[in-house]
Amino acid sequence: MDILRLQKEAQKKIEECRSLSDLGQLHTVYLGKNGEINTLLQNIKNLSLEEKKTAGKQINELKQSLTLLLSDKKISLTEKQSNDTKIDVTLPGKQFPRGTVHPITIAISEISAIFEKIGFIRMSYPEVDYEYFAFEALNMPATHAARDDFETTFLSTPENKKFGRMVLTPHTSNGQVREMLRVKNPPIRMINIGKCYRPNWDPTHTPMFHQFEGLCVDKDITIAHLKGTLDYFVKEYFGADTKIRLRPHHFQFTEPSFEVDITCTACKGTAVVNGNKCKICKSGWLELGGTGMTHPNVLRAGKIDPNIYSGWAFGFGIERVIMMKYGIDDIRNYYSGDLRFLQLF
Ligand code: FA5
Repeated sequence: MDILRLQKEAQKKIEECRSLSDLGQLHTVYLGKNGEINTLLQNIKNLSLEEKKTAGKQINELKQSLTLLLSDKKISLTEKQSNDTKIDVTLPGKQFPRGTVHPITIAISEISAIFEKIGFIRMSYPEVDYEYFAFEALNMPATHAARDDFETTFLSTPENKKFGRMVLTPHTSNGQVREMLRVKNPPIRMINIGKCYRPNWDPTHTPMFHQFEGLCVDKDITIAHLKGTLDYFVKEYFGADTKIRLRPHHFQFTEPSFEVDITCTACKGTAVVNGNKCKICKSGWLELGGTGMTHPNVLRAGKIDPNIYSGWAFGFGIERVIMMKYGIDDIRNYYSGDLRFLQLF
């Protein structure tokens, strides 16, 4: 029996052991019921009395030393394992960036709510539409010079015999005649919000932008209703002290036509800020957008008799009203993806 050899071998294996499960196996091999130590003890009976004495002592010492080695190793492996997987519960949690609703989306829901309160219904009409609805039906024949006012993007899809080519709508007015044809019999009170496209890119123009278009058609509708509705809108959206004015203008689809101005949100219509000329408006007024009484030809295109019904419409830019409300000086901020800007809302 080479007890010394066994001791050396066991010691080496325990030292080199790298996992608790391997250590468990070593325990079985040396100290288990059928392990090396018990085998040694069983074989002791074959020795002489003298040999029995020394061997018994040596085997017991070996057993004690292996028990100690195994338990020390178990402690160190357990410690190592818990260090490897240790969680520091005092560390701050991972902060995931918080998103915000885009200012255009916020404005769309605010504007919809303002008009829905006075009985307007929210509609959406095609962003890609026929020339007919974007121009002809709006009293803008193909040959008309006013058509050049909108630098329009035409699609290379086949031309429709009745409705012409397809365009990326340059304004939401394409919804006017579509809404008349849908409703058939007035009254109509529509708010149409959608994307529009014109090839511009400067501090106040983007190639894609949003408009909201109001349309009201009924018997005995006058400019007074138009002014009252616009006055209600600007007071709700910009603040109770905001005033409007209508300036004569020209649109093919309205007669008479106007540009709507509102009192400047910075100087409140005084044109003066801290004794200096207001840098935002210079005049006390800011331009909101176009409006007017619906042209009889447009009512006819919508199969509505202009001798019985009258109406009005307006079309304003969403990016523009937000800029006016908050004094934003560059429209391109909306689409720059700069979170510092977007998180202001
Ligand atoms: C129109 O688009 C008319 N359809 C409005 C209208 C509707 C008049 C109904 C009468 C009756 P205008 O081209 O002025 O009008 O555009 C209206 C508004 O859209 C502008 O005041 C501006 O705020 C916004 N807008 C126009 N082009 C751009 C652009 N490229 N980028 C951002 N906003 C724009």
